[in-house]
Amino acid sequence: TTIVLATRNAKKIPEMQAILTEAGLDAEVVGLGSYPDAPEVPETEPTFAGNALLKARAIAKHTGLPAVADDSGLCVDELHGMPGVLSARWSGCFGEQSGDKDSANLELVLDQLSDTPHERRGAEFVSAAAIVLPSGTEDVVEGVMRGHLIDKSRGENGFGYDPIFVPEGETRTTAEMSGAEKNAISHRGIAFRRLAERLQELL
Ligand code: ITT
Repeated sequence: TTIVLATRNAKKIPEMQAILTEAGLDAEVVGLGSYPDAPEVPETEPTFAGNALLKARAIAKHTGLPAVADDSGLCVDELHGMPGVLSARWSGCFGEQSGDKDSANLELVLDQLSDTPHERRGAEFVSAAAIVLPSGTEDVVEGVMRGHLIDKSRGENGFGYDPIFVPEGETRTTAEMSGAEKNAISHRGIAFRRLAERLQELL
């Protein structure tokens, strides 16, 4: 079976492939790179699950194949759960349009927490993963990874807010972990493993 992962983030494809293969599912994951005409889906919903479903529905319709999409973000306690669904465009929300978006977003969160002491720097990564089959069957699952935010970037791996996020029970940031170490505990790892179970029942 071919499954289309509705993402333009190339890092999510091998992650999903590894998890499905580990779950014993004989499926090949392809990204939107293979579908240059796929529609650009605006993430207009207020929830991760809503956006994941929007993306998966549009791509299932476009390709005629089972489609999976993930919408994810960082929810910061002190910022009342923001940036949340706005994580990928957080600095843009404040009119900043500089080069590297990931580092602009991270720097902005650090700025917003500059007066917040360690004990109030709790945060969590959330991922909602949706599956939409050509038959119209739909399902959404979620994964969460709790932790806290440090005040200076550490590590070169991963992407986005990884250099300032330390998971609960860890001393390293997720940017200081290998991909496999992060997958084992990450929001998306958890969501994708739940999704693999659902796929086994559905496909
Ligand atoms: P697609 O929508 O094309 O899948 P994307 O990277 O924009 O790609 P999201 O819409 O899910 O994905 O945005 C998630 C944002 O949240 C992402 O840009 C990061 O800033 C942040 N984020 C999500 N998961 C993360 C992780 O594992 N590590 C660090 N930051 C993460």
